[in-house]
Amino acid sequence: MSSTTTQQGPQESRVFTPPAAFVAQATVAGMDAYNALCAEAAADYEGFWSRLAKENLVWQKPFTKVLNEDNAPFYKWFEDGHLNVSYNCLDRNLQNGNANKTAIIFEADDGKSVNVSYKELHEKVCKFANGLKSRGIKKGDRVIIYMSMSVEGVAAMQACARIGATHSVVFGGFSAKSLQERIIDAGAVAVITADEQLRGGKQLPLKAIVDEALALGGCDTIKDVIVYKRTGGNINFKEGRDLWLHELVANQSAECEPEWVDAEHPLFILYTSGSTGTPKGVQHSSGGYLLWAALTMKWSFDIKPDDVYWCTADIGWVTGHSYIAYGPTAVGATQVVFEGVPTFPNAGRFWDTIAKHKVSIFYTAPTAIRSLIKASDVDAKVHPKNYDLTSLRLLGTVGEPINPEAWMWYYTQVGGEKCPIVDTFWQTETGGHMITPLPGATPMVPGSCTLPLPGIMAAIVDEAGVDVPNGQGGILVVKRPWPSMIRTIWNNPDRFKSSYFPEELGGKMYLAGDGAIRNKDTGYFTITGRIDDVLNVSGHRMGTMEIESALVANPLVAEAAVVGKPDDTTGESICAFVVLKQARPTGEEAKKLALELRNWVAKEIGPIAKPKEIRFGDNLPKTRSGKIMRRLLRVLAKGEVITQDVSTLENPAILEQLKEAS
Ligand code: 6R9
Repeated sequence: MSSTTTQQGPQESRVFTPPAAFVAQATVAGMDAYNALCAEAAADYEGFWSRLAKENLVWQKPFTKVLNEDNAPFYKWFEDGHLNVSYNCLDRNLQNGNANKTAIIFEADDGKSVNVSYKELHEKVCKFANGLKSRGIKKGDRVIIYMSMSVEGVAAMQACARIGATHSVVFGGFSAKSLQERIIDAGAVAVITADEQLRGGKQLPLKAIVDEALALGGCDTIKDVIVYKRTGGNINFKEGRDLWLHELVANQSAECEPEWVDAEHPLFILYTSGSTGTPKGVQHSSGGYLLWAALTMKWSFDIKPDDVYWCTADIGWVTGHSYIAYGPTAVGATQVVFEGVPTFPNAGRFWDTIAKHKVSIFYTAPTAIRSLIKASDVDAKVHPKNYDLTSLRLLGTVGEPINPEAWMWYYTQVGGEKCPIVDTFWQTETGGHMITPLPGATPMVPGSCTLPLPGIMAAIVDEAGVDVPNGQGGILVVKRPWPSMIRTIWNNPDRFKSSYFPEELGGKMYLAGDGAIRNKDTGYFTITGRIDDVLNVSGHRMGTMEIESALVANPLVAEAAVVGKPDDTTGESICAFVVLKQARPTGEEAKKLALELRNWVAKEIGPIAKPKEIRFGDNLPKTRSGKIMRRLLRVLAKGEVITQDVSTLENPAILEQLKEAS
């Protein structure tokens, strides 16, 4: 079991109650309201979800069945209902008076911004959707989206949804090889990309990486590469395959009849890291997924018509799906879509942008908060106190545990002690928030994600699936299916079952992959970190096995083991122990080879997977049966003394060698 680096715990005693002014206007106001919703779900689970699905979504054909458990764990929700996700996110807003409301404030890397109304977004999406149709792309086809943050990126997702194509967004920081693997696994028919992306003043390639991915081979299903012109940088164009987005949409109609799909129709596949093997294509539904994306906007973010909402995630991650592309539009919100990075032109960028657009709800990752705390310690000019942040009324975090110090800084320095903080625990697989304070109800404790949302039957069990008492740590599970849950792993239903509904736990509980503990008195949940071989670096999930496979694919490498190491800024960092085929390098040679291997991993997976540290050994610590003892490597990575029993170790002398960075 790995543990996280933060020192939050169920023993934290500070409690912050939501400000009265906030409670007075909140969607879920007070704990009685929260408890009433929980009681409603407990009394009639299907009735509860049925009511919410009718109230929050527009159905072209109403559903009559709520939950189908016949083929558990392949649950079905609202299965005979028909809807279209893009209709719910766009057309609905044109009909209810939001046509001229700003949907997106696009804040570009260079500080320029443009507003796009719901009417304009609708038009963009319809033209895009008609363009896709003109290329023969249809319902059920898979489309890869490899783009940076842009209005076009959101429009690409919505356009796929409009015609019933299943999108798979690949984060723009992934390598050609990662992109190729995803194209092949998804069997995609098209890639939507941009010429280049702009980040921190730099022009970085996107189209060139798509070319490289396709040249790696095996991508014969791809017929079209659609290119959005972002920078106008030089790119290669392959006749007959590549086409400009602006040319594709130029003569398209601004109306596109939505493709009505079953609630279970796959809206998207999003690849995420697991403990073993290649990344898993997490498949989400249309109806259940959208219900939760919309509803959590109202419950967790208390979204109101006048809010300016900003989620700093990238559309390449699930947070950018549920809380940029779909949730905010489904509730008719105005949101900032940000192209840049938090430190450009300086580390005051977030605060400056909040002031500029009068952001009222701000949602970011603990890793960003920690790096901005550091930056403002070094340079007082970028401290939030220098900016007018009075527009803020609610703050949120996601992606990893937040340590109480960072929470307190966020609360006092950014939120001016008047904004509730929602520490939202959830995963790619859960589709939306699972455990989080409700901002107008739940008393907050720094470092705790507090209580499950109404209808989410989260619990903590032991390895046999038996509930553990509060105060005792265990495995986080969800005991009942919920509408926005993962439906399957694309192409791999067996892996879906064994990863998330293991027989050891009876085959019916959803296994989150995280450890957790509940406070003895309050029952509040605190996430203690992944219990599998998944690392969380800056809120990005990385499988240790994936990085190990990348390392051993290098001709110089004989063997590699990767572990997480606590890191003040990124939460965890990647530490790799490597055995080369040649003699163990030292000094300058070790430095040179470490750099080479880091760049190799960037090429194989993407820069986010680069090990921060590489240590070379003649061997790795193994049991006599040949198993690498990762728990010892974790201790070594931390620089701590090994106190565990090493008697089962075949080669104890190796520990000395691996103690320090080469
Ligand atoms: C949304 C997202 C999921 C993993 C999850 C857990 C960690 C996310 C958290 C949190 C503590 C929070 N995680 N939110 N840990 N507190 N509020 O991040 O999805 O990329 O799939 O990562 O992130 O370990 O299992 P994803």
